[in-house]
Amino acid sequence: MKQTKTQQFPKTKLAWLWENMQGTRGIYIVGMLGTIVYNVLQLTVPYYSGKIVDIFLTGENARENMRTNSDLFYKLLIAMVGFTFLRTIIVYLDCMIYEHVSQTVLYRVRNYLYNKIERQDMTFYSTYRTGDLMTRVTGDLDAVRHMVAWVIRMVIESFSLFGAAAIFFLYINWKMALCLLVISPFVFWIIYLFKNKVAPMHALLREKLAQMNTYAQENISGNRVVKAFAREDYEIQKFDKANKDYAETNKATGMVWLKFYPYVESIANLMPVVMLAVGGVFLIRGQLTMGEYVAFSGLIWAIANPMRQMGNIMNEFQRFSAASQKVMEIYYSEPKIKDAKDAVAHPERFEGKIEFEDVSFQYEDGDLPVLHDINFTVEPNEIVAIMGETGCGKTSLIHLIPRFYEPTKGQIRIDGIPIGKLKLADLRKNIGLATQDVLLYSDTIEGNIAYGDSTINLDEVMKFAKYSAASDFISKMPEGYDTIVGERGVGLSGGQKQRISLARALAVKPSILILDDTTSAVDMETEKQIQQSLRELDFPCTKIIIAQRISTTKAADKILVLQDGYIREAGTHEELLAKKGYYYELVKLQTGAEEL
Ligand code: DUT
Ligand code: MG
Repeated sequence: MKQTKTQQFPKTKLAWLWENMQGTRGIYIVGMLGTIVYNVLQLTVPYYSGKIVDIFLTGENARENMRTNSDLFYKLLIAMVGFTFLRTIIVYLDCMIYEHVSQTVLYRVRNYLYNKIERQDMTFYSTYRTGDLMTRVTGDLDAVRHMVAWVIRMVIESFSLFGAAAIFFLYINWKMALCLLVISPFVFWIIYLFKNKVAPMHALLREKLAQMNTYAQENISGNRVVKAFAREDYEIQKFDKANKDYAETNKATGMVWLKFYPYVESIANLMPVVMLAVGGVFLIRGQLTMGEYVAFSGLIWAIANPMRQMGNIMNEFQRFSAASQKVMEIYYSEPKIKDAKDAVAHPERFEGKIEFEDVSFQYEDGDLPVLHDINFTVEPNEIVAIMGETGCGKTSLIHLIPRFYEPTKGQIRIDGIPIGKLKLADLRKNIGLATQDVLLYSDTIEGNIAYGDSTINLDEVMKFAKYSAASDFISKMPEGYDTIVGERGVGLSGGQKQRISLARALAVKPSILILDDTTSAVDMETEKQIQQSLRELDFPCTKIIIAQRISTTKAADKILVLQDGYIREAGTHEELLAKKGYYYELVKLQTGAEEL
């Protein structure tokens, strides 16, 4: 289920960020100190120009000073230029530090997230939409990077500039300084009000972005359905709406600041006015020298600009807050299905005995159980066929074996060991699964078949293709096993894809092979061939085969007939025929016989 309420995390967002800066924290602190230094250095220019004005331009002995002490004049000029140059170098290096640290954090967190996502269980994948996950590892993470590279830097810049200027002002003329600084608390109050208004906007904005990305992702990967139903216009309109929605929300977010902006701007603009009025009075009264006035007015921006910048910073801070919430949700997510603490290693091959004992199952987001009290045992090397009408729970049942889901009741054992006690990797390595909806990777056919075990050579790949009756059509392709199949197996027929997926399941030489309707799209003749090869595999293997055709189930050692999540009938072909129940009726239907 979608998590709508705000999740609590073990760490605050900033503490989390700091944790992920591990390894670059030292250099980052150097960067932050650099920011302070280059901002304090901003004071040098007005300081020296003030001095020059007082000593050489407007002071009582200005002319005299220039004649007798021109050395000092040049020294002051050189100091001004020198500090400016030094400042440029520091800014340059500082930018590099921020960029380096932010990219390192981005890289680390992105890898970590990808790792988390890869290791999640099925429930996670049915909870989160792909477009939303993609947004988290791209857009949201970029907001986190931006926090490290820009927002924090701007906070330090603003505060150090403001602080340094304030101290400098107080040092030159505290009365004048207080007249200017008394206005600043209002700005903080306005920014606080702004924060409360803009925070929910950023959360909304982020949802809209994810929504838009989801539409795009679903439509691109499912474009065939769109085409089939000629719904391009409809989908384009749908996307256009999402896009517009996003743009509108973006605009609305921008507008929030516009409501507060005039007040902040007025206060910032008030500064030079106060400066002129109060400074003028102080000047006339002789409480302020011309040089000090120049220094003040040359630095008034260092008080006003941080105030202006505050809105921007707060805006970006809220963007970070909304985005990091999403990133941290994945960062701290734990798959519910994982290795038990007391899980035992089982590196050896399984014998392949499978036992279901009173197994019931319900999907987390489902209203009703889909499996009830399932009991059956499969001996090593046996073939079990599972039948039943669509939606009766066949796929759900076999998904419990590799622990894609956990039974709500009962126990499943392999070779007598409860599967919950096995390490997931050991368990799954032993299972070859051909899922109902086939997904192939954009890779060569060889690469797809060898997906589960990349150490096997081409000869073996060809052997498994032969088992799955795929070798004929593969060798007819111009590039044979080197043919690249497109995303999701574009370029292959449904039956061809199924056979490659079967070869892929076989290629891990599993001790348990599970086929979920894997031959539904192949013709009867080919299916017969496949059934034959499955009996002649050159490794021991227990097989669980979901199938609808009697031709497949007939030869099974055991047939389970599922109905509404219950095992209705179980036995061999002959036993079930004798029962004259569901299976009997099905055989009659499929063979067209009146009586059997
Ligand atoms: N179901 C869910 N969530 C899922 C998958 C399935 O609620 O993620 C429900 C749908 C259905 C029931 O579980 O009512 C059993 O589904 P299953 O896929 O196990 O049915 P099946 O026997 O494999 O049907 P089919 O022959 O169509 O593959
Ligand atoms: Mg199914």
